[in-house]
Amino acid sequence: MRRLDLRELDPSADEAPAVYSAAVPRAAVDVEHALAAVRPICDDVRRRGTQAVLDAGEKFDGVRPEQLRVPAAALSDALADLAPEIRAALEESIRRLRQTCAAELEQSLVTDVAPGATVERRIVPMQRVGLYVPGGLAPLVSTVIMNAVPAQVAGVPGIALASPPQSEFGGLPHPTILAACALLGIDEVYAAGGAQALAMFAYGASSDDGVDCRPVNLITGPGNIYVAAAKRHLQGTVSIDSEAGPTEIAIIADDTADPAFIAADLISQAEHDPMAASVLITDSEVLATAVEVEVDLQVEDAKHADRITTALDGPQSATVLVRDLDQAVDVANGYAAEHLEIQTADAGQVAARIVNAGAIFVGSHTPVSLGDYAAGSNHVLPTAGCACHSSGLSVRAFCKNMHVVTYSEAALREVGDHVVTLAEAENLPSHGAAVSIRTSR
Ligand code: HSO
Ligand code: ZN
Repeated sequence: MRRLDLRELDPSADEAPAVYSAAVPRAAVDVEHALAAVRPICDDVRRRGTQAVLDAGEKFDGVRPEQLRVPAAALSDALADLAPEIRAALEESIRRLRQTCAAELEQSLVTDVAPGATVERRIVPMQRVGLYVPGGLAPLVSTVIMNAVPAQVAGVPGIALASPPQSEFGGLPHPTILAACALLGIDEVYAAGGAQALAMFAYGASSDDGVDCRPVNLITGPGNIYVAAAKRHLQGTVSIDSEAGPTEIAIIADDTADPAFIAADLISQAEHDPMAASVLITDSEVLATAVEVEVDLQVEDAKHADRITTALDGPQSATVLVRDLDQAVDVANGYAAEHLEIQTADAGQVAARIVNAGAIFVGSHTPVSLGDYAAGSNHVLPTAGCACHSSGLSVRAFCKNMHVVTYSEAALREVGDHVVTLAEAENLPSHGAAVSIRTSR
């Protein structure tokens, strides 16, 4: 990992976010370029439906699924074949996330604005959502849980899930992903990946036999650059959660931190992707050196040493030296990491000053991997600095707020003149007339 010495930088509070976000570089991900590849795939799915999705599977995933919709028997067989310890781990992960989601579900509430005048904020679930679970370098079975549980707790009645067909498994998605679907009671599963899967969700897909997949209102879930490009292209036709980029971990640590823990955590997220970013922010040169030594030692034994090394040696990863923890907080807020760990003497206090991060992991015994699988938090989080304006996936993403307004005649009379005045001020007198026709009787 390269070192970046920011100790001399001392921007004003106003300048700090822009200065630090520019000082800690990110992987260059050119979604615009991928858009050119993705547009014709989406257009083809819109025109030719199911056949286009299957053709694209054959071309990009190397296998043509026998059918787009995964048969019910394949789901139940996958669950029956699931190793008991994986089932137990999935069940515990589901149980914890369900608790968080249930607690976070917003309640409908009624405000009495005046006598006889109420405004209700009614929370209603999206009616139909499409969850995307990538195949890629690893079968992300935990991602099934992270997408499906909030949708289920929100009360979404129609949940569909797509994951790429695998040649190894006869054109079905990975069996552990199918087993997780069965465990969660999700029976509408499609063997479709990449842009074609997202286009299928956005436009729906039919064949000569009829409708194979109906369109959804919202698509969620991570994916590679083509999935991100497809989301950008399809936004508007359908709502999306966010465009996920390569994963990121930043760690704020002081000289009380354990270098072996930090090295393990930096390596853990680098394992995802050669483009993944691992960033250590510390005020201790001694710790920085100890972590670098530990990283070298631990990478040697890592199963995916190649991609880990590429990620850690890439320009997007660094050890960042800062003057003190105040500057560390500013750097972290400017960088707005997907995952931010705090491993300092007073981790809770440092965490309280963070305003930009996808999720924060506080203290030496809260590694990001815990959150990836079984903390009860969600691992679908904003990347690429989007944590400045976006949140991780939660029940909120699967709900809408609807105002339900109810006024009595007396309540309308009380405020009617104000409405008429404002309507006239906007030169929209017919707006006012819709009130006065009632109040003048
Ligand atoms: N760290 C990834 C999620 C994940 N990790 C899935 C393991 N499996 C992005 O938050
Ligand atoms: Zn991970």
